[in-house]
Parts: sequence; structure tokens; C-alpha cells
Amino acid sequence: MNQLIEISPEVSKALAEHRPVVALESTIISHGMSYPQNVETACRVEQTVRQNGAVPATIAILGGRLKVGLTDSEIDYLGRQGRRVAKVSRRDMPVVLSRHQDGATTVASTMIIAHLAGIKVFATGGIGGVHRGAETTMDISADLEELAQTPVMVVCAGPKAILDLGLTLEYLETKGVPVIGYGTDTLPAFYSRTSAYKVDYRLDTPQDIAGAFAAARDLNFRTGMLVANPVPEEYAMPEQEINAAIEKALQEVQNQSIKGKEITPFLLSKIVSLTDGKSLETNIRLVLNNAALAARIAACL
Ligand code: PSU
Ligand code: MN
Repeated sequence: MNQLIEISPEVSKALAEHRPVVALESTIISHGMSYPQNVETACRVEQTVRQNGAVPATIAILGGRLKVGLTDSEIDYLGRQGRRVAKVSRRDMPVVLSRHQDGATTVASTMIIAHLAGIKVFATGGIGGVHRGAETTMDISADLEELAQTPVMVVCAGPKAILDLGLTLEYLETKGVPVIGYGTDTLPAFYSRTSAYKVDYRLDTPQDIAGAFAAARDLNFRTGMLVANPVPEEYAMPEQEINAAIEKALQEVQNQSIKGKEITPFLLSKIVSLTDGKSLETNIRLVLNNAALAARIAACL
């Protein structure tokens, strides 16, 4: 096994016995929500994975080690540290490791570590994508490149509506990443169940999704797969309200000259305050919903 990686005894045992395991990211803990909701949510997400028949493996970098399966106190540590922990995507990993630092992993780096550990399914909230205005800024999340080159299935509630959804889909098409709608023909947009875009394929059962993923492995494809699972109806945000908040938050990014990897966490927290916390509730519910589906898919694999 890779020298850098430390898999918890429970996850290790589950993998050895070919039992279902679901990877979970940690940037959502440190940068996606604030303390203590971040820790509470991370624990509820793990519980949901268990209730749906799989073992949760929350992933982070601690002291320069790739940790797969965190203890409750490690999750609490990341939650309390919040933005003091580095947000670590693929390009950040070499320096964080060589300096023996801590890092909260994004979708991209969580995929890398999950794959090293032999985990096939990963649940998150929303993925990074092509930002609005990327024609000039070139702000395209490394999450998309990772989906293009790492064979892990990512279950999300669609790309965040702060992004350019159309360009995000174009990018994924170019890279050969299938976008599967779970029980829907329409691409969900994280806070809401619909958008102006269609998914490539609609599949209605965890078995069918597992089947498509298995076929990609039979083909020896290196690409991952994106499963878009709409937020449950009762927790979805009214589109007008969320779009107004997004517009305002994007304007703030301009006004305050927020750049680079700060943009996504800034937008998310701005939207929480602009919606009086309603978007946070939506965010929590959709992550739980994705954790349940990911666990059921993992069980089918
Ligand atoms: N979705 C959320 N909360 C988050 C993120 C996504 O609901 O905190 C994080 C994920 O870790 C994702 C990252 O990989 O934002 C994307 O950041 P960027 O756009 O800088 O690549
Ligand atoms: Mn970016």
C-alpha cells in the first residue's frame, strides 16, 4: 500500500471484505459551512451512509498523511479549524504533503485519495465547474479535470448554480465524463431541482447507475462519472430567491476582488447570509440525500 496513505481500521476491513464504502470530502467541513453545523453535518452524513448499508470514509490530509476514514475528534478538529486549514486541490497536494501540513480536500483531491485507497463511490454536495465569465477569467475548477482522469463516481446535487452550467456540461462532454440524472432528465442546480439543461442520461435505480459504472470499468476507461441527484422537493430553494442571492454574491466577488480558490467558499457563505440561512439548510439536506444514494449505489457495486 502507498506509504503516504493511512486508512482507518474500519474502512480497511470493509475494503478487504469487499463491502460497500463511500468516500466523503472535507472542504465542505472546513470551508463549506461554519462551526458547529459543519461538524454536526459531517457526522449526520456519516450516519446516513451507515443507515444505507455502507461504511463512510471521510477524507482529509493531516500532518502530511492522506487520511481515509476520520475519527470523530479529527472531524471536530477540521470543523473548529475552519478556514485556517488549507483548502487542498490536486495542485496543492505535493507541498502540503512535503511540509507535513493539514489540508481539507476538495472534490478533486478527495477523488485522488479515494482512488488510491480503492474506493469507487464518493458523495458530496456540489462539484466545482466552469465559472460564469470563464471566457475571460479561465476559472475552471480542477474538479472537472479530475473527473476526466480518475475513475471514481461522484454523487452530487448538480453543479452549483453560481457556475455556468452550460459550459460545465460542455467541458464534461469534451472530457468524456458521463452525466447521469438520478430519476430526472433535467440537470439539477444544487439549490433547486431543475435548470435549463438536460442530463446525458436518466437512470432510475442505484442498480442501473452501478451497471453503467461497471461498464466503464469493463471498457478500461480512466474517466469518472457524475451522478446528479436533485435536492428533495421540500428542501429546494425557490429559483427566484436563490438566483437573486447568487447575482448579489457574484457582484460582491467583483467589488471585493476575490480571486482564485477563495471564490467558491466566499460565494457559498455570502449566499447563506443573503438567504438568512435558508440555503444552508438546503445544502445540508442535499448532502444527506446524496450520501444515502451513494451508499445504495456502492452496495450494488
Ligand atoms: N460544494 C459545496 N460546498 C463546498 C464545495 C462544493 O456545497 O464547500 C467545495 C468542494 O470541495 C469543491 C470545491 O470541490 O468547493 C470547488 O472549489 P473550486 O471551485 O475552487 O475548485
Ligand atoms: Mn477556481
